[in-house]
Amino acid sequence: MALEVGIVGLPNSGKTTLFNALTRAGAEITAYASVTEKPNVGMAAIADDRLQQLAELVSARKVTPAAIRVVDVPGTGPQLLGNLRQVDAILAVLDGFSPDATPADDLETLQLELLVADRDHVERRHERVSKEAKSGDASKRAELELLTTLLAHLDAGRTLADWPGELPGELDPLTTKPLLAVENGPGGIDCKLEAELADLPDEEAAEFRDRPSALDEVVRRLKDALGLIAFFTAGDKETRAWTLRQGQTALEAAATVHTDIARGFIRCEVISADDLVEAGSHAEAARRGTQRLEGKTYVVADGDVLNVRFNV
Ligand SMILES: Nc1nc2c(ncn2[C@@H]2O[C@H](COP(=O)(O)OP(=O)(O)OP(=O)(O)O)[C@@H](O)[C@H]2O)c(=O)[nH]1
Ligand SMILES: [Mg+2]
Repeated sequence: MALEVGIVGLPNSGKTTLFNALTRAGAEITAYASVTEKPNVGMAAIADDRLQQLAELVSARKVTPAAIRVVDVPGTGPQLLGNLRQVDAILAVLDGFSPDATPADDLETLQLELLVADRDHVERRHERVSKEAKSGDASKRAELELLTTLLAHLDAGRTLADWPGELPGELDPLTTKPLLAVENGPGGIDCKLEAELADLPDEEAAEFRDRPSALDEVVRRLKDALGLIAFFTAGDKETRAWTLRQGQTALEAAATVHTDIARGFIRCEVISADDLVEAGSHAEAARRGTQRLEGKTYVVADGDVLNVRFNV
């Protein structure tokens, strides 16, 4: 399962425009968002120079970047923000293009909305659990007690993020998720231009830019905020980048590629992409001794090229 980021922003801040730029999905930009509108969902590719270098090295016929799922919900408000409880990180878009834009104030407003949405959520849950606890169920009574202290904590102006203990399961708060703010306009990223460039082939789009794509930078920052690393599989049929959480193992990497590969896992050839590109070929890398064999529990490092030996 790809990790997911949710876009939030005040009305007309450019959420859908940024969504289109990131995913090339071409979602409709409408003048007024309505509550009945469905969220837009798409995939944002993670740009990685090493992937292209590896693909050239093995003359790959297909190159597939790793991707993050992006969700764009129309408007704001507790009900709409509730759609984002399952996402892993939040991308906040701030209007920096309107003549009277105040991006810093908008960020504060948004953060306040997230706080309010979380408080509403805890309060509703408190109401529900207090009914359920009447039956005398001990675990419900314990949860009710926890929710009561949590509400008092929030009402004292604190946040769920600074709650010292463990939060009730399935609470899925918004305010504890990593948040990345993007200013849409001349002072940050021109999302409208990026959305237009997203329709062009990469080389043409690069000609319009005088510096590396700011969008790629956003996705890379998201990758860091999510605690992700990239690993590669370098085949001539397909060379591909994948993501793992920091600290995950070769076995988990294998499972990301295919459950069968994980099931039949024997050993795993590992070399860093930089070493492989530098060597110029697997044979030369083997001669230099930069390639090694690892077992299931090996903790994968960012930039590793993996070749799992497995039997089915
Ligand atoms: N000049 C300028 N206009 C922009 C920019 N980004 C978005 N817009 C315009 O602002 C309007 C709103 O953009 P959307 O992307 O629909 O904004 P949104 O946040 O998704 O809006 P809602 O979903 O309705 O809340 C559209 O007319 C866009 O063309 C920008 O960087 N510069
Ligand atoms: Mg929109």
